[in-house]
Amino acid sequence: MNIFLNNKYAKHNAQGEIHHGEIVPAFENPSRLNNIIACFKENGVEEFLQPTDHGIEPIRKIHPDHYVTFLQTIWDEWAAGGNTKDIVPYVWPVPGLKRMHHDDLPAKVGNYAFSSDSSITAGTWEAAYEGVQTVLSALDFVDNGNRMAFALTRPPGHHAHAAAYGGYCFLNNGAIAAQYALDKGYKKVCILDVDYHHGNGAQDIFYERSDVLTVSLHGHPATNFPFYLGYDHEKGEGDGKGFNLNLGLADGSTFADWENAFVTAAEKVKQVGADFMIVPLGVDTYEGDPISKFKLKSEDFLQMGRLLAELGLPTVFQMEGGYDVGPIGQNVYNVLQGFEDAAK
Ligand code: SP5
Ligand code: ZN
Repeated sequence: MNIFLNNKYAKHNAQGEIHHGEIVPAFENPSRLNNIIACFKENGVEEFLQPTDHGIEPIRKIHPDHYVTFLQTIWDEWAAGGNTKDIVPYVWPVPGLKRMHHDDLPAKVGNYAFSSDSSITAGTWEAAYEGVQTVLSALDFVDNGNRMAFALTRPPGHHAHAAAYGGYCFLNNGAIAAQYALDKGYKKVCILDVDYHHGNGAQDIFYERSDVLTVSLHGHPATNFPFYLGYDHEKGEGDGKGFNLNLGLADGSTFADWENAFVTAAEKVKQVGADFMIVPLGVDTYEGDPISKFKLKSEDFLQMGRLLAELGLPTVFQMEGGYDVGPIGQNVYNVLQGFEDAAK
């Protein structure tokens, strides 16, 4: 099944997050991947492939140096001040305050965070960096003639902007991979985001470019995180006009609704002539997900995989969300199994 595993996935381990005004265990936690790994083994997956190091350069092509440096150094700075608990932003330069460079730690954190759900911990950078390497290694594998590979990693990436973290995401794995594919010679890369939440990071990063098509099927931002992006009228600008497609679906949507939207997504992918596909794969569309509102069932993920395979493109899947940790493994496995069945 060609699964590359980020062996450092447990190094990012937030102590909690605020949910409905209460501090609860972090939804995005290492047990998610523990369960996926265990489930894959039960399904006969014997070996997980190891990432190789591609260095910092592919990251710098998407994220500016000052942001990378912030992520690399902020924990040490925090710890040097005697702190041992997670870093949580609490002040933001919204309009009316002055947006400015700031060196004091809380202000600096507020300059880079767009939401309060994404604690930075001692191992956040290490896990996120290794996650990028995992996705790039999966991409090499597909470039070498394999139809598909899956990068099993956390923290997720699709909410990360060029210089902002949030939504449990720090480095935009999918965007970094898209640029890496272009650098390998692919001409038109499609990011087809099937996580429950809008892929705001990649949309923003490639909004004025025509070499990366960004498509996202998601819970409508009128009632879902990230709220401030992901509307259907956002279609790209300048050279990128027509190269962003948002398909926001109503709360309570079923797989029939999702499949209907997928038809539109597939038409777009074919119309622009994509030659490589990256799928930010979140299974938080599942009916039991604790923070999402779609009604997909486990068997629907098989069909999701088949539909993705029918696009006929070399495909890299990379793990995004999914917070119902019991069925998470089976749901992810089903997507890959459906893909492999249809790709035969
Ligand atoms: C990668 C990914 O799936 N990120 C999702 C980030 C969502 N974070 C906000 C979670 C807010 C949870 N509390 C709101 C209650 C919703 N019913
Ligand atoms: Zn999500």
